[in-house]
Amino acid sequence: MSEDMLKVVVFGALNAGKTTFVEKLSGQKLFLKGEFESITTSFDFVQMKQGNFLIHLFASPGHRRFSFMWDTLATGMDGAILLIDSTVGITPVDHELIKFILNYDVPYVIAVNKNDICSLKPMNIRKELDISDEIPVINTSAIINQNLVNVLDNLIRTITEKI
Ligand SMILES: Nc1nc2c(ncn2[C@@H]2O[C@H](COP(=O)(O)OP(=O)(O)OP(=O)(O)O)[C@@H](O)[C@H]2O)c(=O)[nH]1
Ligand SMILES: [Mg+2]
Repeated sequence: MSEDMLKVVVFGALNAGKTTFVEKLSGQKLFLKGEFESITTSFDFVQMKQGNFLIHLFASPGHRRFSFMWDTLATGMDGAILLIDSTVGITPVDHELIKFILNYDVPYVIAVNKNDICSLKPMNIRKELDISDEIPVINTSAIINQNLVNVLDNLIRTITEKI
């Protein structure tokens, strides 16, 4: 890892809000928005400054058909964000993605997204996903930019504590 550059990848089920999350968090037009008819078919990419860090922020495709991209995107990542869709709840793909991220042995944060229409209790999400107390679980709304910077700051804190 170069001194002040961090690679962060957003994962999550189809339609959870990953593309919206990186758009709103960065506040920029994405360098790459890899979609067809509003479904991500490759990946999204944007760079943003946060504190002393230059963040290389990627969002993965949620559609199962494109899950072969996950490993490519995860290569060299410093941390991950797993987006849960509050309107759907925990799905098998979320369990799969937790295992996937754990395999890479990097810090991660859970964002329980679409909090503007449906609010799930972080405690219940933690129980359902069977994750330890140190993993931050944060309610977010990508669409109204609620808690997005908070998610990134929590992730950066965990990454820098680990380094
Ligand atoms: N109400 C609400 N809608 C959201 C939120 N985040 C995203 N959406 C909506 O959910 C839909 C899917 O958003 P995307 O950002 O494309 O989701 P995605 O996870 O990137 O989708 P794939 O990459 O195809 O898996 C869009 O209609 C968004 O406007 C949110 O926090 N609240
Ligand atoms: Mg997308």
